[in-house]
Amino acid sequence: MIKQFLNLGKQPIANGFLYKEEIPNEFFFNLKVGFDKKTKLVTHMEYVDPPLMFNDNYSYRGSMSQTMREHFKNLSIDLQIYGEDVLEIGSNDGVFLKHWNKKKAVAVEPCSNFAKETQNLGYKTYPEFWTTELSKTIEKIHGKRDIVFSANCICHIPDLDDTFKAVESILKDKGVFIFEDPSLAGMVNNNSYDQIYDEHPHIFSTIALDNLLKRNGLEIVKVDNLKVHGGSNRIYAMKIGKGDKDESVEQNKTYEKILGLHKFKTFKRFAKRVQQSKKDLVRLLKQCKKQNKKVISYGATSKSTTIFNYCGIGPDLIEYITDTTPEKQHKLSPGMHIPILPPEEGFDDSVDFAYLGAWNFVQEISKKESKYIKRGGKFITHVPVVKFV
Ligand code: JHZ
Repeated sequence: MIKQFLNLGKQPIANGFLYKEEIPNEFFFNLKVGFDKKTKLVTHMEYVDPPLMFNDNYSYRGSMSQTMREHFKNLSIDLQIYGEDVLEIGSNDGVFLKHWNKKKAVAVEPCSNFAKETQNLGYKTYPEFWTTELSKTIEKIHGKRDIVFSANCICHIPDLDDTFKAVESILKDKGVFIFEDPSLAGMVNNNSYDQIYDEHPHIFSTIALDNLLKRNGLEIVKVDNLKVHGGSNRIYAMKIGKGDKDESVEQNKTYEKILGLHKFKTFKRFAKRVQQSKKDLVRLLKQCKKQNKKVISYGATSKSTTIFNYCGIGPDLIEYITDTTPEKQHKLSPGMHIPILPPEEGFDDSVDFAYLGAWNFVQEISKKESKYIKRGGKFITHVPVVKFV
């Protein structure tokens, strides 16, 4: 049984950046989050239909930060020990895939604009959603896999049982399923409720994943705790009984129990902190406005779609957003319709404060924008509490 603990109100498609004339047809849904008492999974009360989010118009590029480009390059080198027959679920713009052998790696990417990109890079890419049926087709044509890899994608899939069964069946006997997503521990510790949006129907704990993987023939053999995206976990899973268990598995489960991630009441408390965060952020932005400060936002993230819509923050409080992604520029932000500009057009000397939509890249951005900081410019964040940084 899933019990609701948080209501983030009416929300649009988080990456649904749009033009003015598209506003009348904009899609909204009620974003409510619950806790599954049986599996301990944190999950939406209702899921958005995947083709509404992942289609030929998808705008998030994994390669837009140096942090993530280096992350996937280094990881690709480390993972070569498991073999070359790799399958990536959700290859996006090829930020991970491009480090692998073109003859052996296979990709699945339902956003056809990005599927074309990795296909053009020379990788066989299936422009479809990951399902048991597709897994069987790929196995027939390319054979079983040493590695099934997925970054920031498994938590996007509503039906986890079908997903895990499909992975289990395509893995070689000693094959490894490696996937990373933002962690529930990171979200609770940072009060980063903006990790919750349409594309993230689940936020994973190791405890919940272990329950879900086990009922589909897989078990966790190792967990890496990562700093990226505000705290992520990289999970290594194998067919049950086929691999040695690293001590990181029990360590993570124990740590999550200390945080109370297996208990509903932890999330009731989290919901209270979310409400407080909203009040604090709106208060701070209103104060800035009163003092005639120019406030913009840095990074048109999926995360900031949740923040702006939940807090009711529009162009009256945030004049515009700057973002380096060509697909987002000169459009409006989902729901609150804040204009998006390339940094060259908007991140100039007139800016007093910038809300950090991309707070997860604070180090990279602070380094890049040292001139702004030197002249007294400040960033605003809500992580872990609302403050200037
Ligand atoms: P970023 C996405 O979430 C969506 P988002 C997705 N659902 C997911 O799971 C997570 O990633 C992991 C821009 N930027 O990575 C680029 C600058 O403008 O935090 C991006 O648009 N200047 C798949 O959207 C955005 O900020 C910069 O200097 O919350 C960052 O988006 C840098 C570093 C980034 O993910």
